[in-house]
Amino acid sequence: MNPTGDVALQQRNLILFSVGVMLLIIGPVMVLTVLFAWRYRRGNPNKVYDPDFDHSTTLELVIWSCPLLIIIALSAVTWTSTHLLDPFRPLERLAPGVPVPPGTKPLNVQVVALDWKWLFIYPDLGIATVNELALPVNVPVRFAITASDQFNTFYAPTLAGMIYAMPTMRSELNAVLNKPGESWGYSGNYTGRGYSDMRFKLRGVEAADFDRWVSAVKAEGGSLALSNLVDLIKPSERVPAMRFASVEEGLFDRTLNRCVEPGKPCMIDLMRRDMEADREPGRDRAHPHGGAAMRSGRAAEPLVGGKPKPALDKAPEEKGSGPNVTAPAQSDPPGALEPGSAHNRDHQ
Ligand SMILES: [Cu+2]
Repeated sequence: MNPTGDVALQQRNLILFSVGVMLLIIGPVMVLTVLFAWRYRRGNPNKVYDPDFDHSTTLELVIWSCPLLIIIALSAVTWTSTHLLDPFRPLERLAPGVPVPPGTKPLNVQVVALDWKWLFIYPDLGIATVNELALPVNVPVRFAITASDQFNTFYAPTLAGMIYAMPTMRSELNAVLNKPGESWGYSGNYTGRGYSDMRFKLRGVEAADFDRWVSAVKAEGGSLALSNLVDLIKPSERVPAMRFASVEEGLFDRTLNRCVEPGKPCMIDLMRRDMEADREPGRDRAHPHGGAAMRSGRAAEPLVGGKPKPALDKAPEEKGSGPNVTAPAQSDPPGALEPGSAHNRDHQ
């Protein structure tokens, strides 16, 4: 409720307006409850008893028109603000009454929710940071957001609302900071042990200071490449801010397509291959997982190091030989072969 960005400001005003409109009903109801109890108490000296009362047009009008008007007002506001504050929609204004100057290029920032830290890649600047997000004030920022492994939520309350960060999905947020200053951004989705410390410093800086910050990051050395991204992705907690002077290209897309580990095929390639298999002549498109599809699936080239062939797509002679057959994890529970083993005792 303490915004430093225009999107968060509009969201706050929306919340205040909705609460205000709803209080128009809630307030009088609370007051009338007490008033009715007092006025119709047994000991009221000037009470009127009217057992034949059954209809009042005035009362009906009030009862029906007030909620109707409120619902109309709320739905109009919901409709317009849902479209105006659509996170995918490019910004039209920097602040109330300040339109985005024509020709302004937004700053691109790629956000990856890792376990349990935030990775920010500035593709236009060739730098990256962990748990530190610096943004120049009054410059529109376009975030592309994904997650490495767990469903998460990118939440920088002073900047904008919560945006989901989902593995294999790319969500977007267009926002702007208007005031310099520091605040915190959080993970808005419970993701396990390191969740509560998964936060980042959000730093709003003037344009000149931002250039200085970028040079400082570039001077600090350290580079982020596929090889150390693999290590960075591994779960870790309470990660201090990190800075990378250079970033290998395409890391965001590799995370998005879940092919950071060496030798792992990218999802986009697997999907392209599946689509090409779909287009093969003789494939029954209306019923893709039956009939002719099985024959074409069987004929498709196996992808090296790739997706194992699904069991239904296999010829009888191929069954039981694929890489998707796993050995049982454990043949016997511990102690099963040793009758006197401590494993067989109850734990105190
Ligand atoms: Cu079917």
